[in-house]
Amino acid sequence: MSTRQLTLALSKGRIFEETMPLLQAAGITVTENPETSRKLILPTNDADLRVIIVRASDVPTYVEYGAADFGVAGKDVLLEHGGEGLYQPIDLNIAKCRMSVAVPADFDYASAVRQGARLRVATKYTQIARQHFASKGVHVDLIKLYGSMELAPLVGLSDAIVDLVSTGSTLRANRLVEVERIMDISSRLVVNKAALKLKRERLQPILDAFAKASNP
Ligand code: PRT
Ligand code: MG
Repeated sequence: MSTRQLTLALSKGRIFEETMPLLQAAGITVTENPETSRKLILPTNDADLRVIIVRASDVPTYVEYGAADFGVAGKDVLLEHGGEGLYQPIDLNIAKCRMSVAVPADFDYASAVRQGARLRVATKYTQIARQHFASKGVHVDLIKLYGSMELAPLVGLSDAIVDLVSTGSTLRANRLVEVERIMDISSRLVVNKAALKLKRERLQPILDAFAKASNP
């Protein structure tokens, strides 16, 4: 493939939507809507730039192997994936949320921790959770889930969850309370290391426009 051709990996939903204004700032328009189109490769107004639609957690893999030259992924996804092989030049300040520990409203988390209880924690984010509880010296049994973590404590699968929170309404609707904020999360631009060298001329103006539009 020529050094002019670029492939950008995005996930549907909030990341796609919040990346559009940044692409716009670089003069790029995606000419098909991934929510209504079944296509996984979307054209843009630039014949040399295409967008591929992948699962949010698969973005780092496509970029690492060079199947996409660059992509947008949450800090949560990047920490779980491991950042090797990826260049992460820009915090795009989009898809913001936080990673938190939450428990049922009637569970006394603070005293359980004080008493050194062993906690069962359900999460999709096992790396982040393991690191967090280890740094606090809290013993946990991690239960890996792939979605709907909020359900786990309600049916006795776990004492606590580690999940992303933005408005807090999902927690509230399930009578859970946030007891610890682990870290703030936003989405980052990730670039394939080889592409950065071989396609710098093509990539740099887009990276510059993204940086300017996302960190004004
Ligand atoms: O949905 P899918 O399983 O395909 O993948 P995904 O959940 O990884 O993708 P997507 O598109 O839902 O999220 C992409 C990225 O958006 C994540 O990797 C985060 O970096 C970021 N982000 C920002 C969020 C949220 N806000 C968010 N609120 N990702 C998920 N949520 C979920 C959260 O897990 C919880 O279930 O929304 C619920 C809480 O929202 P509130 O508003 O009720 O607090
Ligand atoms: Mg989701």
